[in-house]
Amino acid sequence: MQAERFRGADLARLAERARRTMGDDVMILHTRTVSDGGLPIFEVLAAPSSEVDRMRTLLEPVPLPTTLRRGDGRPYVIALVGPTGAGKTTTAAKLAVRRGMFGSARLGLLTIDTYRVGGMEQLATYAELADVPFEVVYDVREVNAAMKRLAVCDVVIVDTPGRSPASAELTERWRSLLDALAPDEVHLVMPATLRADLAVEVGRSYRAAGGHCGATHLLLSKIDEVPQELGVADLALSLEMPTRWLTDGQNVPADLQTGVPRLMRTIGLGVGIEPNWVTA
Ligand SMILES: Nc1nc2c(ncn2[C@@H]2O[C@H](COP(=O)(O)OP(=O)(O)OP(=O)(O)O)[C@@H](O)[C@H]2O)c(=O)[nH]1
Ligand SMILES: [Mg+2]
Repeated sequence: MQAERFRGADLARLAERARRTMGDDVMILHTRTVSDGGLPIFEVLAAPSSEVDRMRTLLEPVPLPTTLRRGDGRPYVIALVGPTGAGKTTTAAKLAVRRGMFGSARLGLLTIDTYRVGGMEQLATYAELADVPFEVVYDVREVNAAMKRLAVCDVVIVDTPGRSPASAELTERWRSLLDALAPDEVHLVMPATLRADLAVEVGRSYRAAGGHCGATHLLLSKIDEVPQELGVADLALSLEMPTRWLTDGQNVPADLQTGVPRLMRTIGLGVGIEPNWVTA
């Protein structure tokens, strides 16, 4: 996102400078007062509105269907995939536990991660606390029975093992299980702290996974670990995938946010005039 800061004592002049620098379609994202050697001055954050539109167009996901249950009576299945330690299990818990995340839909949890010591128990605990049905699937032959038991649910969140490219066997197993589950959405959970060029590569490889495994959405995690959230919106833009949610902390279920509005906040949009006194 090509956003720039302008500072000065006169707000009208600042807006004019922003227009001259960034073009006629400039948009003021954020205005605040900062201290300049003890004197209050204005600081304006501006970006061309075409950039903001680009962000909305590229990242805004198609709204979830109003009837989540599929035509054949099966729940709507949302799988979380991604590198080890990205935050998949925590995010699955947040999605399943947070009330009203999917309107009045009944949530279920399913994990195919039977490798991670403690991961399953962690999810089972959240499921029990929130009274959410929970299934563990070890083998492709168990998928149908597990989904039948989850037939009372409208939405099922699927947690998967972190995929390491070094483990071909794990990848094969992961693929066949996901194929059998046939998720409606596959969210790539990726730490926002990942180097941008690596993130683009990771995004490409997860999207390219064939069958039902290919990532359909980006879910940036740990944006709270990025200093001042700088570059988070750019990272999302460079991956060019719709972003339904992102996470900004370890608290379950509070630190789960709606994607594009939260990304807009990382660039100051939606904050409005902040009359507070900030040291420049
Ligand atoms: N700061 C921060 N930490 C997070 C966030 N989401 C998850 N974590 C932490 O990241 C660590 C790993 O989270 P998990 O949910 O276990 O990650 P995972 O992707 O399931 O890991 P594997 O199953 O090992 O691949 C835990 O300590 C989480 O509390 C977040 O948004 N912000
Ligand atoms: Mg996990």
